[in-house]
Amino acid sequence: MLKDDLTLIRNRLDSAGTIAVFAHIRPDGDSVGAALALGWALEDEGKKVEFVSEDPIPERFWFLFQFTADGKNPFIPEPVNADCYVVPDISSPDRVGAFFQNHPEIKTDICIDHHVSNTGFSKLKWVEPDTPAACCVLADIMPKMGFTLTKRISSALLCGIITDTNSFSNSDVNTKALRLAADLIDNGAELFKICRTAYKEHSIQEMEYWRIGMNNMHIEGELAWSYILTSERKAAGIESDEDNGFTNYMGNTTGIKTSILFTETNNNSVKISWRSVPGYDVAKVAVSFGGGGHKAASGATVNGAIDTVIRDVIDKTKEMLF
Ligand SMILES: [Mn+2]
Repeated sequence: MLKDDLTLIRNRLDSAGTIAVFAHIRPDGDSVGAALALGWALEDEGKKVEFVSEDPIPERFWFLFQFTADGKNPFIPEPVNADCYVVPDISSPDRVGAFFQNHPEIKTDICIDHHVSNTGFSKLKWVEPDTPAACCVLADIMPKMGFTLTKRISSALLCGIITDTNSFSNSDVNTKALRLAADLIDNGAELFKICRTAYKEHSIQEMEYWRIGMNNMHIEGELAWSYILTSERKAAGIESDEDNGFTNYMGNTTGIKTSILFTETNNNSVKISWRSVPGYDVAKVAVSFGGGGHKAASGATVNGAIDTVIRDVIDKTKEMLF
């Protein structure tokens, strides 16, 4: 059972002293939005909150920090005084990074998520695998738990919904998600500004990154794939191994059912991103490589030389999906 009573979740939050709310590693808009929204709602009720992110928050989401008390980034790499551990948009504890591995005595108290691969690991949980964003889940259940969706909370939630749904264009977007988003806009969230800042804008470095991805691209029937070497990434002025939207871009090619991007990381492993159209479940392929995600968008990180990893992953993807 992946849904506990919301009253139990609310009571656990009420009884906590200091609550740690985590973003996941390589935080995306849904993760940042969900952590901020939940944390701010708790702060509004006078709770002490620690916003935790092992990885840095990408610059495109910094505009949300205008809503913090001091206008600064509230995220810290590890919890300090927490007695309640909340993990939104997280399908397994390792998705927050090393913290729960380094502290096996600490278990997550509350998980609110939308990943089909969620293992049900948390003491209390509310998982809706058919909902397009964790921020959609929160926009729905936070008022039911008695939280008020203020302008800043609505902005954070809309940021998560826009980015995780590719601006309401993914196959899992439903009218409920649109209605929840409309309510958030009624509460003061600025649709255009959030779309432009968190979703559409890209840097010149990202354009350079796309140029490399295009050069390395291969089309094999209905599969498009490419790779980015560490040396190429650094030459383009990009330090991170994020996919910068390039996997989606390949996946939007006419006739392509699945796209894969292989990114060489700084520690001799390869980060793999899959995207697919309905009918091609890339989550099961990602899970077979120790990763996870959604039917239409998944990821994994595999140790090994990039050419070997590319071959293994492409063979497996074809075997499982085509
Ligand atoms: Mn998400």
